[in-house]
Amino acid sequence: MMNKKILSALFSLLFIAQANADIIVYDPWIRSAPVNASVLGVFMQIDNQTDKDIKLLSAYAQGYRRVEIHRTVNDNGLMKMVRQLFAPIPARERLILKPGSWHIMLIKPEKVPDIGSTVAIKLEFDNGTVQTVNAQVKSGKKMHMNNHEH
Ligand SMILES: [Cu+2]
Repeated sequence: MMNKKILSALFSLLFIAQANADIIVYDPWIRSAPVNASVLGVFMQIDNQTDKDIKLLSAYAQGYRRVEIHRTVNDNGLMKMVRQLFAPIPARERLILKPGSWHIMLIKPEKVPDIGSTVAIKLEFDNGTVQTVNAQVKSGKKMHMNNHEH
């Protein structure tokens, strides 16, 4: 009798977890910037586990004047950032936010966060999902981990 109760409680927990797993965010991080930086880039991977296209509509973080969705595009050989009204995540696909591509831009920080600290980023999607992720500030030097020679 006891075991049955525990099992059914477990099953309902599993069901709740799955029901909330429409969107899974992996590896949110922020590229470290100088103390006087006016913007910081936020990167992550967003998995759409549903059969419907989803849009990331907005992002919010405390301590920044504005937070925008950006995409870096090649404009006649010149790379520039363009603000986007939303970021599309097609059904059953993953949107990758990375340097030189889609990203979330933290604008005008009250204080630039230190390497190793985390910033809570609230994400709002057009299917009603609101998810807060903790993005860790990391050095953006790409080759760092591959260099075994020093
Ligand atoms: Cu940007």
